[in-house]
Amino acid sequence: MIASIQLVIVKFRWLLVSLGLMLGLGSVLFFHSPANSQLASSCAAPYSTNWPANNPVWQMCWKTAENSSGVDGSGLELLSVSYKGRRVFARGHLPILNVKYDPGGCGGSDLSYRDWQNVTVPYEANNVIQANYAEPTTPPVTVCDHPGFDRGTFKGVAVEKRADRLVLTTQMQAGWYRYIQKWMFYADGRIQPQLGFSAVQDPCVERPHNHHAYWRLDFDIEGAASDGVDELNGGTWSALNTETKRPKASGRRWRVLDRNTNRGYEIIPAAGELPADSWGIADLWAVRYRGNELDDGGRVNAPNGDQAQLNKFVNGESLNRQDAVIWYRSQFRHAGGLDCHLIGPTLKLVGNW
Ligand SMILES: [Cu+2]
Repeated sequence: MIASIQLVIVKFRWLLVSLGLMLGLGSVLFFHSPANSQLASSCAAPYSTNWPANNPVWQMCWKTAENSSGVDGSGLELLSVSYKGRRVFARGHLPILNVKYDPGGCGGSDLSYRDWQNVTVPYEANNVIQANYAEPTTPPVTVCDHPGFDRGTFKGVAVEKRADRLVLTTQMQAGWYRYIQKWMFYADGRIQPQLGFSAVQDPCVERPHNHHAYWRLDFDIEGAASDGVDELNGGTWSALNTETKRPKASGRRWRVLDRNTNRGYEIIPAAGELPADSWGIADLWAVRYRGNELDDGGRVNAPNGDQAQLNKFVNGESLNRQDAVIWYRSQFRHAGGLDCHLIGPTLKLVGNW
């Protein structure tokens, strides 16, 4: 009798453990299901931003460059970005920056460098709230505004809550380079990830070179499930059903859609953006989400090892109703001076949000 009671107790314990596991698994599924993931976020002020103040349409979490993911960091990193209560990105960040010099330039025998996105450098911003956070009432002033020298004492993320847009800014340092990273969010849903390339004085900055930036946009349109990627050619959209890398071309755009609702985002290259040369490799990679593919692993110790190592992610996986990730490349050429312009694509809403 006692033995059988003990057996019952043991069985009951297993039942409790099983119930607990089921509840735990259920809550994981619950919080990751498209219907319920929209507003879930795990960040507190100031790392949580809502805009505008009244009836916010944008909600997001962010990390400083110092705390960003990736083997080389990934700059001002956004997490759990939602528009009007619907998830847009699980994550948006900048894991790869590299530079290639013309013959006679710097960068050793490869004429290139792989840079890093986890070291910031001070710039000017007013209304500093805490050491790494400001809410400037006038646009921050970075090295992009005065190439050649550093100025200012604020080191971190500036969040401008303007009337017409939300602008997040940071400024990073890799050697003599200064990288000014911005994310702009508009009331109509548009997003502009931007990067400005500048530098302080160094003999190398006068030698012609191309900067390459590779954003990683982990779209989760209304959740991670059932997303697809399309490409526009000659006015006609067609699906990219398998992982691929693509070049820019006249009239070409891309979009990521939730296949169930047809809401999504179009990726529009800026006018005049140059297609990748062989060193830049490609302009867009559409790949399936993998938790171990948040960066490309960094430079490799081989000829041209500073190049983006993204082609290894293109290995035949389906993009048909999957969790898709877009890598997008932009380029800026310095030849004869330190001019600085913000570059990057525009992301535009598709469908009725
Ligand atoms: Cu440059």
